Amino acid sequence: MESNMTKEELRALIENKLSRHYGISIDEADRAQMYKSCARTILELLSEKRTKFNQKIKESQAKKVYYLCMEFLVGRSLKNNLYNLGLEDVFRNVLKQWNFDLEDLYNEEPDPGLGNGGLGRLASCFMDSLATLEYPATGYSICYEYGLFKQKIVDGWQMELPDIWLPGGHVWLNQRNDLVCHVRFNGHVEENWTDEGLQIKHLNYDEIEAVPYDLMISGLDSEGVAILRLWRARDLNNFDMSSFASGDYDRAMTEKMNAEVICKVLYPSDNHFEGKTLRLKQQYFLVSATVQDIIAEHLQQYETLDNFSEKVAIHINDTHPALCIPELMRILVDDYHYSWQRAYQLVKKTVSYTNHTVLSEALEKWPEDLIKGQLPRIYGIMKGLNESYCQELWKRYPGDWEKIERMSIISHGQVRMANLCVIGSSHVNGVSKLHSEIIQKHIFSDYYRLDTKKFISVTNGIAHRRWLCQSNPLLSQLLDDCIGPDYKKDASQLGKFRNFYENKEVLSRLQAIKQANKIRFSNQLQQNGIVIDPQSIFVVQAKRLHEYKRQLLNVLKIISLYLDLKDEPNLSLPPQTFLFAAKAAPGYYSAKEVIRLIWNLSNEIEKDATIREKIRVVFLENYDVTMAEGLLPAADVSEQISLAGKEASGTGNMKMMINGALTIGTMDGANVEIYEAVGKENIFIFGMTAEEVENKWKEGYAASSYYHNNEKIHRVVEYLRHGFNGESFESIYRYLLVGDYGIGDPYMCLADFESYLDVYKELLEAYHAPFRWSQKALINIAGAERFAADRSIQEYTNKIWNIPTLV
Ligand code: 8GP
Repeated sequence: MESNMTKEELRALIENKLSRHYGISIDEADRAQMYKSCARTILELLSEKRTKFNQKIKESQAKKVYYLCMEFLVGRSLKNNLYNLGLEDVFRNVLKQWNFDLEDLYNEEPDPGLGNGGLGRLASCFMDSLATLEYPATGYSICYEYGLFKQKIVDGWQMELPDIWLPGGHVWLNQRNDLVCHVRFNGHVEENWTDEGLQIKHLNYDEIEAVPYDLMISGLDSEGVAILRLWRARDLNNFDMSSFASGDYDRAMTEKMNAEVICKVLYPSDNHFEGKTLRLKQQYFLVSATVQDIIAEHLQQYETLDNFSEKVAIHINDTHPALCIPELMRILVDDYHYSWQRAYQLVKKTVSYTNHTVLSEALEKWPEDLIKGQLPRIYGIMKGLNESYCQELWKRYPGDWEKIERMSIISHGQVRMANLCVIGSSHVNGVSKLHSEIIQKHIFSDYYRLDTKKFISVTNGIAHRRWLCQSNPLLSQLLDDCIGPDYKKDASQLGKFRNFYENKEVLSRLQAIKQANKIRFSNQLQQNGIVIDPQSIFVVQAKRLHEYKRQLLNVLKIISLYLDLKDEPNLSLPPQTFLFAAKAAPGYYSAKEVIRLIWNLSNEIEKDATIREKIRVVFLENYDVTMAEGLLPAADVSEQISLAGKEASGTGNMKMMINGALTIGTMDGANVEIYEAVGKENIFIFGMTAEEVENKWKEGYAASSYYHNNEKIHRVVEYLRHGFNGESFESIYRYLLVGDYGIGDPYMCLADFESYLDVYKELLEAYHAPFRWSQKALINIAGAERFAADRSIQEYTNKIWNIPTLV
């Protein structure tokens, strides 16, 4: 909804910021000053809204949601807030009068990379929904000084550069010195029996200050404003005054730096656990500060913790914030003298947990000694929890040591965070139907049998306001014209778009919009010297680079097409542009090798003037939220080709679908539900199902049998083996055929290759019929109704957090 702010009012607000912060008038302002003044104007409006919203929450005594996550991939704030506040037009007009272009100001804002990929972006989409749906919600994370690295490709090899986002991003953060708290590490624990019972003291600890910075997120056309509270470490005390006084400034600063290093940088691995001490410190720093903050807020309102679980829902997004379970126990038992049993009950009722991956290398297992040394009191509590849980299990399964060992928190010198989460939570959920089934059947099967009701499924969703309305204004306008604007707040309305299935005018507008988005994106690329043909089909695979996501399978397909064209240059193929965008974790060698492969294939194809007219490969450097906002609306085809059973859900699949791209994919993660939503005519499914993959493992898998028995596979693999563009790809060849265990690539690219190629050919055929293609696109847009984050959040509030639905 449009805001009713007038141009004059807005002008006065911005002028005031320019004068207050820079002592200048409008004619003197440069772009950066203008951007910051606009941001400050929004902040002022949001603060007013927030104050009113807080008041309302307080009066209603509503239950509050606290969403803990080590990552929030927020994306830029200016555009999002202007859109949600209905202020885009008035800002645009006022700025135009002053010769500023709003789009230029958007580009002044850095894209804060405070997350790796799917998990962190999901958390941010949820904040958008929580604000729009007017739930009282706070997200908690770390204010990393360096976000996810900037990617640079040098001769095909990924290089990582620091992401320095604070200079332009800081303006959105409000430092809350009134809420500073203290987090303790190291030291030792002393236990003494006194008349009042067991007294526990944590001694000789190192203490660090946690300083919160708040980022406000506006809802659309709602009173809600969500807060993302980001903690920074500050060490005021650890300043060695005697070294300083004697002129040894280096030494005086060293300890301080050691403490503050905690929030310097985001760990850049996605779906992979790195057992580093600093990471453990980050995790405890986040949860300790957060739990203290939640408790302080609760006590301020209610003066007791007895009703804690009725008024507070703490959600842990993956296991990374799992230490909030023992931390909450610690505060309840040590500081507020609750009995162990009562504290445990409160914790279990308050906390819930989402699992985001079944990959074993991503499951967090910390060495027991590390936790014992860094966090001695937390370690003691985890041991206590483990012992009481094992005793319970013993009663239930007397003598079944094997099962009890499997289900325990601590075993063989390791602390298993997923087990801690399941044991300490009221609910555990997977992020798509298939993934939820898999966690129930496999990784959490023992717990599932014990307490079936604890496990539920909440399929992921996306902030359709950002990913459709803001990033694809043309499509949003078409939807407004066809079904009215209500879908912006109620995505289920998108389903009504199906009524236009036979409407030629709508279908041709749909086609024209896709074309316009492709031109818009091509122009953006051209500014960086990359030329692509907007008339070609845009086939997009944009996601983190990971073996299980199988970018390599896509490359094998392209090589196959390329070899076909080399054999037969006149082959009738529609022009295709294969767009890859992906960051690899810096230490992930095989992922970086795949980037090198894509880059060289791109160069090799470019050498051939006739072939490059038909197929072109582009590796887009430094994929981030901002790039996604341009790229995804331009996609014709969405590649979702993970090995079935491995991708927990995927959300890029939903973002491209809602923008009218057609999916080519396996029956994995949320693809299964996309298939259900659009029907088999409107999606291109190939490959083994999760069950077939399981059976294949049981039968015995050998990549070499495909290589020897399938002509097409043999040809492509041989091409790789011989290398091209002056480079060798021996390592990839060996990866595919031999792998670590002599059976070939564990993600079975070759097993799915033939059916992938067949289905891709069907897709190209389908593209030949533009009218039918647009109908398919329309069904995808309409079918995206169920993939909105608003729907996910309603499920969380109803099924997990137990917060009444707001109507
Ligand atoms: C991702 C899943 O891989 C993806 O399928 C899903 O859509 C997304 O989470 C949101 O649910 N998982 C992660 O990003 C992940 O596990 N990251 C942690 C290692 C940081």
